[in-house]
Amino acid sequence: MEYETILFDLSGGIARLTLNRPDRLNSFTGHMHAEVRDALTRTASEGARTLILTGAGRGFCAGQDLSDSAVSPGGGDIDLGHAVETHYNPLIRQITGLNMPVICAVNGVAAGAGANIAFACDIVIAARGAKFIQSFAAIGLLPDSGGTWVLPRLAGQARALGLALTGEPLSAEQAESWGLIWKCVDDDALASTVDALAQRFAMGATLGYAATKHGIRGSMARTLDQELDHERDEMRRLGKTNDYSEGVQAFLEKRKPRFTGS
Ligand code: T3D
Repeated sequence: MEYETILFDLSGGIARLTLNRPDRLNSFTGHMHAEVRDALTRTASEGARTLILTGAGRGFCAGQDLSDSAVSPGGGDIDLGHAVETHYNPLIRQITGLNMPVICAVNGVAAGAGANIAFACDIVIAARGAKFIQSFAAIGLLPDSGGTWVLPRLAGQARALGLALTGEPLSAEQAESWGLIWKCVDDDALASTVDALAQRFAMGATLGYAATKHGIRGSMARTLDQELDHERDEMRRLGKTNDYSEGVQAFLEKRKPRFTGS
């Protein structure tokens, strides 16, 4: 598939997906959803060990393209639920379901679904000049793309409600201090910080990362007793991997491990 609205590259175990409609702050059309879906499917199937998601130009993503005729109000039989079910929900499921760490490099404003797509990623690193906006209240909607689920879990109910009901921008620094993102870095350090982390993940123990990611995400729905059982089962499985053998061997031989993700 030739892409028109995204850039996609996969090399050295690192997949890099750049939303590329900078004149519209990388807001989503149906076409862009289809291209992102295709790129994420390739990320899962073509040997990537980590994914970087970012935006081209001065913004990360302004959510839904409000000028897209598919979601124009006043058309009579408009069904935003269909758009959510067809595009945004599968996107969030695809990102969170990937068996590898997903790094979001928030290079600028992340608004509406754009903010919540970022919060769905495993590690969010934002440029100091970036901001997060739950724009939904301004157009009579509620946070989608998992926003009503993730915001109270990351920031607590009071802050989740404040962000969602006021739609006030949250600076990258504030997002870091509230625990919504992993790190805020100087604008000119974003690319190098993200690249260094991606390199580390691409060389790391991929199966262990995947188990860690899914374990922590899934723990929200489990009791401590269930989680302890889950950890036991996953340790049993991971203990049989090449990466575990290599990790222990490398430690004992006082050398760097050479993980293969197997
Ligand atoms: O509808 C469904 O399918 C259901 C799902 C909904 C999910 C959602 O995401 S709903 C929320 C949609 N997003 C928004 O409401 C955000 C709208 N954008 C803004 O509020 C502002 O653009 C920002 C706060 C993000 C940034 O402001 P600023 O001043 O830095 O930039 P700007 O001048 O507003 O935007 C630059 C250009 O991008 C501008 O075009 P122009 O005037 O240069 O030709 C602007 O119209 C365009 N743009 C920005 N966001 C969108 C957009 N065009 C279409 N859709 C957008 N979402």
